[in-house]
Amino acid sequence: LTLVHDLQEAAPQGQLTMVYQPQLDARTGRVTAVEALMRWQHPRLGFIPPDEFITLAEHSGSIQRLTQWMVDTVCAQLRAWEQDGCRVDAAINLSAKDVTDDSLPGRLQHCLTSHGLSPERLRLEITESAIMQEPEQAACRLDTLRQAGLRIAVDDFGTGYSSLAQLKRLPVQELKIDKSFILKLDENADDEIIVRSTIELGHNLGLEIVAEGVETEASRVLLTRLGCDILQGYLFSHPLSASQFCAWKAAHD
Ligand code: G
Ligand code: G
Ligand code: G
Ligand code: MN
Ligand code: NA
Repeated sequence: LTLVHDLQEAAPQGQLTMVYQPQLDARTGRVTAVEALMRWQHPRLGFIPPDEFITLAEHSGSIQRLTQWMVDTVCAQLRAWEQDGCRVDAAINLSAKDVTDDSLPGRLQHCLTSHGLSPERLRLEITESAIMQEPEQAACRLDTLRQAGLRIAVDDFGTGYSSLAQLKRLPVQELKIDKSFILKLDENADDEIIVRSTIELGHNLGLEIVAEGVETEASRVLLTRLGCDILQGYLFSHPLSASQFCAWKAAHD
């Protein structure tokens, strides 16, 4: 319970930060976007993993404020980078509660507008399980967001239960193959079959395919050969602070 209280105070107390992991175009190797990931440094308990505090925020009713802080921070960062000659798009993670929140589309649009950003600069990463908790309501909310010009990605694809039929009905543009299929891709023939089929399926539905968890050069080469569009993983970079990312991109490009 005291952790619930601490979490509510985390943003105002300056204990939250965002880190940014590069996403590269598989063919050109250029950095096109970053995934924004939240970090909480608790004053006594130290680093608390996002899986844990996001779940806590969802159950204790503070997720809306946490997501608002995250969206504000990321939009301000995109703008600040742009002024430093470092232009990228950002992918942000939404929880199941965010997806069914009626006020989210309006709040996202307001934040984009107030930072002078066009809506396609933000991609929303939403897990299959978050969408499938309330599929009808989620589909409706995603339609609104899509019509507002934001891009939508299905995160952790392959680990949930979404059927092909459901996928076809959702207004998504991107599939992000879960890292459990990518980490051992270069040594596991089953993973290669799964990844190959997912890329084919996704492309046939007109979707862009992202692979996360790319750790080896062999996996990078294989994914590129299989036609994967975007790559993310420790091979290129760990998640970085805002200033580290800017320097990393300058060296990379
Ligand atoms: O950064 P990585 O280590 O450890 O992230 C673990 C999980 O936490 C990921 O599945 C990611 O989607 C989730 N996560 C990270 N940052 C955020 C955030 O800002 N909002 C939400 N809802 N989830 C996040
Ligand atoms: O939202 P999502 O679950 O997709 O968050 C991505 C998670 O994957 C984050 O926790 C991030 O730190 C982690 N990650 C990113 N690249 C790699 C990688 O190459 N290997 C591993 N093991 N984890 C990664
Ligand atoms: O420092 P860290 O462990 O986060 O780096 C992860 C990997 O990212 C390193 O193994 C390195 O290969 C890669 N990396 C770091 N900086 C650059 C860079 O400026 N350009 C490229 N292409 N790769 C980098
Ligand atoms: Mn994600
Ligand atoms: Na993921």
